[in-house]
Amino acid sequence: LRWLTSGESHGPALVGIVEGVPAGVEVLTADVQAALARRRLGYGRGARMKFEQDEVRILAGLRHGVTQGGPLAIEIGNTEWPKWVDVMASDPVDPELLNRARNAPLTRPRPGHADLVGMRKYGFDDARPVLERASARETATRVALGTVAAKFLEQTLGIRLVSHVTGIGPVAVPQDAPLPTPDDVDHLDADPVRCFHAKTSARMVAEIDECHKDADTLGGVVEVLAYGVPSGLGSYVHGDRRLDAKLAAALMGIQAIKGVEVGDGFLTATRRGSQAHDEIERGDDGRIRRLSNRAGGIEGGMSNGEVLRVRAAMKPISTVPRALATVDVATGDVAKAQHQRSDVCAVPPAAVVAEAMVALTLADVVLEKFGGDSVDEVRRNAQAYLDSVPEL
Ligand code: FMN
Repeated sequence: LRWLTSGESHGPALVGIVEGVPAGVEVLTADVQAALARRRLGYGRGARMKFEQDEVRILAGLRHGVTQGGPLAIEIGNTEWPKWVDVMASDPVDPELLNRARNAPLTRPRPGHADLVGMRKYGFDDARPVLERASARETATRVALGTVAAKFLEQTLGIRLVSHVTGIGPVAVPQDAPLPTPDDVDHLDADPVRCFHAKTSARMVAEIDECHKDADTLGGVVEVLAYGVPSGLGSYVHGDRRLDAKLAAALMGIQAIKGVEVGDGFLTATRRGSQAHDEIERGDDGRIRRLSNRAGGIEGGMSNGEVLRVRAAMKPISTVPRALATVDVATGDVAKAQHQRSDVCAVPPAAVVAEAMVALTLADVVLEKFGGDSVDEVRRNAQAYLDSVPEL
């Protein structure tokens, strides 16, 4: 599977292309729209989410609701585009039109954002082109492509994903809290912070309110679970074929993600071996199973048949309303960072983005292991493998 995204935050549209999706996956424009709507949810999101709608158009690869085997191209239009036509025009525009506030050069880079290094690296004297592409609006395209990957996973192997928020700032879900399943998605969507633990959810909302009052921002931790993943995806034979390595790269590739854990992750490093690993037993049905799932469903770089569980830590949003100290790169003077419209906390949408990245990664390793040009062929290939290891 190969995929690419293109587009700027205030450009006319974002475009995502995914190549390698077999023929026969059933997916609708409405499915992509629903996934994008979930990315827009979340307490602590600013005004931008309310007035910017996602206009989805599937341009290629899909016919009558079924993938055709060719690359899928998905366009997500920006309804705010009329306001940005001049500032973001692809062809040169009359300089008179550009003497407007919206186009004033942004020369006070925000600490924690791509502004400063991006300007230096690409030779801009304005942060506009940097923030346009560094912005996490691009993640809408990943969610769109991830929707196709998730449909593929469900329709070939019955793999289903769910994402939730386990921490916002210092507020975290208790270690022993029950995990959501894919059947809990509606419940999670209805929660203001996409948290499965009601008491913690209320504390998270209070934390966001406090932070908002202080004109500050918050990060947090998201978790993605994949149910129904067969054992044997990924490999131990080379580092870059490890499923955990691929998932870590996919999650770290999301803007503002600073850490990834597989299973109990960093907590495992504090435990003794006897308390860290998942003992194996043979169940009454003759199948091999685990007494626990601390490993998060991956051993030796391969899925082991247990629920896949990965977490990603997001840093607080770097556009801090109580603007941080910076330097005006046009004058060299001490300054306060430029302010762009921004959220207090984007952890709930980051969970939806992380889910999309896990879906794309799993679709890739499923195709690597089983191959196939159609949904039926992938199913047949997978079934032949599963039949060869009945005890798993
Ligand atoms: N940063 C902002 O300054 N304002 C935002 O509104 C904002 N929203 C985000 C929404 C999502 C879903 C994600 C994943 C990130 C968001 N960010 C936002 C984070 C920036 O994109 C990020 O801070 C920037 O890319 C620099 O982080 P980096 O050092 O990881 O690249």
